Amino acid sequence: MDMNVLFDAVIDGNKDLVVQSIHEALAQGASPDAILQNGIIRGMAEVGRLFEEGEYFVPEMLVAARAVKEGLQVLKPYLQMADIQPRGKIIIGTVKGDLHDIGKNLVSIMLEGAGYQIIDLGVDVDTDLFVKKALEESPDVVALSALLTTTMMNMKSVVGAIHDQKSLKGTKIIIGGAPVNQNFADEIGADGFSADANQAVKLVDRLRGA
Ligand code: B1M
Repeated sequence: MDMNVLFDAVIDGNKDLVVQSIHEALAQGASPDAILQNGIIRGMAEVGRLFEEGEYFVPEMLVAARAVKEGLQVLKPYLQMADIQPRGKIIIGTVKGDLHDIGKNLVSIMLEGAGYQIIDLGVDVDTDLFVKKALEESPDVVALSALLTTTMMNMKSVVGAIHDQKSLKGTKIIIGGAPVNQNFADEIGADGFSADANQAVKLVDRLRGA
């Protein structure tokens, strides 16, 4: 199935067409993963390129993001498996100063679909809130997302603050987002890095010994 209609609809920020073309692709038997990778993620990468080249500005990025959010709601049940018992608890959020949440939401969807209980703290999450929630919930994993080179350092402060808590010694911390990598994870003392939402599930499984 040709994903270019969806790809173009994402770039145009055409919410209705995004939703419609996802429904159509599913009806024609396209796999949810192909829709995600070849339509949505490819479309957002192009939006980023247009922004970098000065053809798009923040409002265009915002309408594209809103259209993708609606589309992900349609795709969500197809990306997830049904009837799975919780396999562990995960607190997730985008770090302080950072408002990007599409990648984080995708990671949440995939982890939830793999049977993990997700507590999503949203975007622009202060280090203190990560620690407060972790102390309240005793999660198996704290998952941090950042999309900006200016906010990725806030991950270091969360890792340090969680490590300072004796009662959270067993809690693993994972990071992800475009500007971060395995080296950065090692540097700040995180337990793992993943480049995308599918890898995040594999990483958490591995850290949980599954
Ligand atoms: Co922003 N933005 N943005 N933006 N934005 C980027 C990130 C940018 C690369 C664009 C560019 O210049 N090419 C650039 C960052 C440059 C840098 O720091 N190096 C940028 C900028 C500069 C900005 C502003 C500063 C612009 C301005 O105001 N002048 C501003 C900052 C606001 C803030 O956060 N304080 C800003 C604002 C925005 C919008 C609000 C308009 C909107 C976000 C809306 C929203 O998220 N609700 C937006 C968007 C849409 C983008 C781009 C175009 C798309 C991001 C996206 O959703 N990608 C982006 C360009 C790009 O990425 N090509 C850009 C799709 C998503 C599926 O991918 O988020 O990478 P991604 O997530 C992936 C992986 O990274 C990974 O898995 C996901 C799925 O596979 N992953 C994890 C992510 N988190 C993970 C966590 C994990 C594991 C994996 O474990 C915990």
